[in-house]
Amino acid sequence: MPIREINFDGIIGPSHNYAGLSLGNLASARNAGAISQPRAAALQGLDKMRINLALGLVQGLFVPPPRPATAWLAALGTTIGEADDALAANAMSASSMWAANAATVSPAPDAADGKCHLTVANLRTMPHRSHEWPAMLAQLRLAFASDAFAVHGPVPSAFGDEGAANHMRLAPAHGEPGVEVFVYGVTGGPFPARQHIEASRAIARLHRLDPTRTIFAAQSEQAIAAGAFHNDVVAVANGAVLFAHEQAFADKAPLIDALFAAVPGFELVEVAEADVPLADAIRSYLFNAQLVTTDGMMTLIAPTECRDTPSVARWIERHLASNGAIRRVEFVDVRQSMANGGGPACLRLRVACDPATVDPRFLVNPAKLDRLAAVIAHYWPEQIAVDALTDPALVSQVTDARSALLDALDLNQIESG
Ligand code: SUG
Repeated sequence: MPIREINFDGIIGPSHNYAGLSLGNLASARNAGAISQPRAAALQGLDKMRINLALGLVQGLFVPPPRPATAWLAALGTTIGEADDALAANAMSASSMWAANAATVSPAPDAADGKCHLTVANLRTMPHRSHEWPAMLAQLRLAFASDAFAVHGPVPSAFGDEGAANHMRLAPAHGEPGVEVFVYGVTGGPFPARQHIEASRAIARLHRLDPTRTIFAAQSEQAIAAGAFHNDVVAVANGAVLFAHEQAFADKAPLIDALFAAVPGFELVEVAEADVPLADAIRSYLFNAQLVTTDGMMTLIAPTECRDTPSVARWIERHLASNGAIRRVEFVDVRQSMANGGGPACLRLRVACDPATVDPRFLVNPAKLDRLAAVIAHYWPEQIAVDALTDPALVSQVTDARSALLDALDLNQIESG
């Protein structure tokens, strides 16, 4: 089978909550202390997967790691019953749902050894995300156990790495050699720059990429300071198209020149600040959309917040009317995730590979999604208030819910974390 794009969405875990843990993520700060709805959140995530399937895409999933993160708490000399509120919230986070941060992926046609490479992200900048990688690595090793893949551990934690959220690939087709763009941050003003260039360079070497087809580009400080804590909040690529905000990059001209030189048919779809101010782009997550090609046509799978933000709605309408590169826009409701700063693109890790080489337990069809929806409807808490995160009844409900999900997927053998 030829190489296809597979979107692996992180199932939204039963402990999904709004503890306001991510400095620089404006939605997370805005909603700190709000009551979350884990069951509705996870069902929204499944519905997004159904939209992908209906468009003809191959769809996969990742399961949430164990919560509370007992191994991490133990390394800190405590337990969920004894930890202070801040540590407990860090240990109960459901942030692994944002699978775009799980790993960086280089498809086989880009690598000198002809394998599809994945490097699990160390996510070292935010404490609540820094303990995601061991369980994610275990899962990647299972899902991509075939020798078509090379799965790497995290780069050393001296260098922050946030995975595919800061990585774009442009290629005429998924199965052809592409140009990989690694976007890093230098400074974010008051906010941390989470992706370090040393981490990006290490990944490019580990993935055996051709240096002449690998580009490193800095994110603009302005974008990070405005709340673009990951590049995928202000830019997304698909095929030969880069869809980006005018202020996404620190030094745009050399990046665009390099893409015109290296990518046949390269097209830049740029949104001007005058049309969509950075603040609107970040609030609506226009760029945190899945940009996909099906039936030879490019579709943007965007959050409903784009429809509700006047400048963005106007831009979309004008672009569609102009017969631009994006021919169709599908809106998805992932409001529970959006309220923590995670849009449709955050929720998925793109892996271009032959689906036959992936462990089928990580792939879904509509019937499997129906079965998972029943498990979620039965086991996932309806609501979580942040001050109840250490409630023993909630802790055991969260643990039982995950076990029921793993049973339904025949994945009980994953336990690391
Ligand atoms: O790392 N939010 C995530 C959102 C990640 C979005 N991913 C991409 N852009 N690809 C983050 O900031 C919420 C934290 C909390 O629970 O308050 C959080 O971790």
